[in-house]
Amino acid sequence: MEAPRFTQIATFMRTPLAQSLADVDIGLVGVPYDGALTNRPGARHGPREVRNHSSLMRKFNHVTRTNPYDLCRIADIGDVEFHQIFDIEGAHRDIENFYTLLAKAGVMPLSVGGDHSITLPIMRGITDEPLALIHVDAHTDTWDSFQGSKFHHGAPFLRAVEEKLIDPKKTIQIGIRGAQNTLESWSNSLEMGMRVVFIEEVFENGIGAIIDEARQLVGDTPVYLSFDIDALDPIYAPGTGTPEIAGMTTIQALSLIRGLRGLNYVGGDVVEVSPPFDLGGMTSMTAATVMYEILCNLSECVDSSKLA
Ligand SMILES: [Mn+2]
Repeated sequence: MEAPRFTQIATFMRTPLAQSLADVDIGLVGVPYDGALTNRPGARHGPREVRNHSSLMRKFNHVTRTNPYDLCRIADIGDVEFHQIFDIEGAHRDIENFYTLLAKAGVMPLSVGGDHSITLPIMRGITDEPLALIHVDAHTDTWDSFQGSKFHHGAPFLRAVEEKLIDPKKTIQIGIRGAQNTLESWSNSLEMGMRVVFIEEVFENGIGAIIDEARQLVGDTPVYLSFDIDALDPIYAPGTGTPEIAGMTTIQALSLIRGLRGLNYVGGDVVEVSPPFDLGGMTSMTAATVMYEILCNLSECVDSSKLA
């Protein structure tokens, strides 16, 4: 990381591109799949652009003084390879198979999408037990079927409950907003027992109150952090498929993630970055910074005794 940041091939965070999983604690993964989108396309181009803009990231967190690269071995492990991109369930099997290999190798994944449907097969690959979930998003993504598919990007967390991949009572959804055509997604989350934090609550009670509640809800249960970039106000992140105004600020998002240090993380993702709708790369740069902040949290969960 001492080289000028604009040089060399763009890997996530300028980490080495690993040829094997043997010496990797945290794997940075691209999931360039957007075949499950319901509206504006382009998230398949997210990983490549976030890799490019993540070249701006550096080592030490200016608040926590964490240097994730001191704590564990972090590498870019490339993209999920797809063999059936025209079939959502087939593409999801490709994703699941990739993450099953990571789990077997003891590699914790931090992924960049791709549309939000990818989180379901990621969780299928990495867990046999219901996880706690911290889900930052404008939308609950607990809709049921749409246009004949159960696996579109608005449904992953309903399916994840059905498949016992997450415990709805240990799930908190933060930043929810935007008018809907039905009450289904909000009521589905609430009926399953999820904590749904609308954006007004974030602004009225402050990030600190949300952090306290999330920490209490999750406890020491293995937890996955899924960050949809549309949680942010589109003034910070216009390059996304389903923008909703009056969203979270970037400092609220980083403070939220930092406030969630020390939980028992098993992985995380940043999804729904759509470069064709972006302006000057600002969404990809913001996503890369969110990714770095999540990386700091994950790095503190790796067993450092593994380091040589
Ligand atoms: Mn989402």
